[in-house]
Amino acid sequence: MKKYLISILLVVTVVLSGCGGAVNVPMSQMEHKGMSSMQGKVTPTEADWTTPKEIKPNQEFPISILIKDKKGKPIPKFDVVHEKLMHMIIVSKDLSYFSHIHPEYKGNGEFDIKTSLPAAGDYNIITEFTPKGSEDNGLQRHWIHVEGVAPAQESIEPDKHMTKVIDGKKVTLSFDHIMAGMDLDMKFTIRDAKTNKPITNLEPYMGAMGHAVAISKDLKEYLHIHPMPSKKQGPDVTFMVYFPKKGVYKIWGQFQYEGKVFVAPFVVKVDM
Ligand SMILES: [Cu+2]
Repeated sequence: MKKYLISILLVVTVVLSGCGGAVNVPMSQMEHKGMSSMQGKVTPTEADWTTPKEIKPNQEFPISILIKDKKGKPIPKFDVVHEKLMHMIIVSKDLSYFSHIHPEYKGNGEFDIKTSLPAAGDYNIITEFTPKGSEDNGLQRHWIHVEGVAPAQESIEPDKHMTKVIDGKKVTLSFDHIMAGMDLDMKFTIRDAKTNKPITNLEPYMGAMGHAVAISKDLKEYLHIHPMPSKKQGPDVTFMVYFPKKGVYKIWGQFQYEGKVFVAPFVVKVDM
C-alpha cells in the first residue's frame, strides 16, 4: 500500500535560492518521514531558461527550458507522468494568477511553450518533469517580469468561508486537521450551485479525479498533490497532503466536469 501511495502521490518541497534562480530539493512524502529506504534514486538537474527580454501584458511570448544533468549535458528522455512529460505552473507573486500548462517536448532536453500573462509584475514559473531512470520528479523554477505598471498586489489572507461558487459549481474545501509536519486529508466537495445536488460524475483529468497545487504565501514551498485512489467521481475528492511548514498557503484544486476544467482556489492557514 505504501509503495502504491508513493507512486501516486507527488509531494514536492522547494527551497528557492536567494537569487530567485532554481536550486531545488525535490522531496517525496516518504523522505519527509525519514523513510529513505523506500526512496528511489533522484536525478539532479539544472535548467537553462530562455524568455524574451521584454514581456508585455496580454502578448504571447515563448518560454524555452533546457533540462540538463549536473554536468551540463541535456537529459534526452523523460517519463510521462499524469499523461504529460512536463507540467508547468505559472503564478503571480501575489498568487492571484494561476495557470497550469504543458510545454511541448522538442527533444534533447528542450521544452517549449507560448503563453501570455494578464498584467505587469513578477511571475514564478514552476516546471515538473521526471528524467528517465529517476524515481522522483525534478523541479525547476524561474522568475520572469512583465513590463508595465503592476496592479496593486492582492493580499493573501486565509479564507473565512470554505465554500465558493465557481462556474456553477459549489466547491467546499475541508481538512481532517490542518497542521504542518504531518499527513492530512484534504477534501474538495463539489455540488451543483443551482440545485445543491452532489456532483457524482466528475471526469478524469490527466489520469486522476483532480489535481491540486499548494504554494506558501512567500512562494518558497510548492506542493503538487494528487488524489487518493478512488473509483468515485465525486462529490468528494480527497487528497493526502503534507505541509512542510506552518504558514499561509494558497491551494488550487483542478477538476473536470462536462468536458471543462475548472479551478477552485482557497487560502488556508496551516498551524504548527
Ligand atoms: Cu500538468
